[in-house]
Amino acid sequence: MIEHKIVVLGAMGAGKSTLVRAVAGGTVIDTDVLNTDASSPKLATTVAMDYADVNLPNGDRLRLYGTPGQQRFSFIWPVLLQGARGVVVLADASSPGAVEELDCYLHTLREHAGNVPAVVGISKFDLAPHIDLDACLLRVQEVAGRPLPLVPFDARSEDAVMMLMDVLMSEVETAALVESHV
Ligand SMILES: Nc1nc2c(ncn2[C@@H]2O[C@H](COP(=O)(O)OP(=O)(O)OP(=O)(O)O)[C@@H](O)[C@H]2O)c(=O)[nH]1
Ligand SMILES: [Mg+2]
Repeated sequence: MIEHKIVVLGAMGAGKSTLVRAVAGGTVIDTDVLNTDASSPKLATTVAMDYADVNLPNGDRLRLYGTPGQQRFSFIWPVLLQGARGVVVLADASSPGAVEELDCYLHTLREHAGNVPAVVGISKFDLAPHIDLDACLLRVQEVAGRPLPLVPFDARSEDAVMMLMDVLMSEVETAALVESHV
C-alpha cells in the first residue's frame, strides 16, 4: 500500500477545511476555532491544521493536511509541506481578488515544494462560474514558475473533491514515472 501526504494551501475561507471534510466523511480532525480576525466575517477559522485519512479506490491512502489560511500562520505552511507528495492550492472564485490572492501560496509552493506535483483548485465555482480561468492560468504559470492544472469545483461536494484528487494523483503518478526513468 502506498501512502501519499497531500497538503492543501490557500486563502482564508477558500474552502480548505471544507475540502478535507468532504473527502473524509466523518473522520476528520480539525482545529477550527471562533474567528477573531476582524477583516473577515468568517465564523470559524483553522489555527493549526485539518487532518484526514482517505482510502482511494486503488488501495492507496491519502494523508490529507489542510493548512490555516491566515497570514499570521504562514510559518506553518513550509512545515506542513515537508515530505508532501502532492499539493492543492485553492483560490476562492467568489472573491474579487481571487487571482492575486493565490500569489503568496504559489510563492510558498515554489520556494518549499518547487518540484512537488500540484494542482490549483478554483473553489466556490458554483457561486462564480464566470471567473476568468485564462487569467488564472497565466498568473499561476508566472508566479509558480511552472504550469499547473486548474480545476474549478465545489469544495462541499465529495464527488467534485474526488475529481480534483484524481487530477492531482495523475500528476503524482506522472512525476513518479519520470523519476524512475532518470
Ligand atoms: N458555495 C460554496 N461554499 C463553499 C465552498 N467551499 C467552501 N465553502 C464555504 O466557505 C466557508 C469557508 O470554508 P472553510 O473550509 O472554512 O475555509 P478555509 O479555507 O478552511 O479557511 P481558513 O481555515 O480560515 O483558512 C464555509 O462556510 C464553507 O461552507 C464551495 O465550493 N462553494
Ligand atoms: Mg480551515
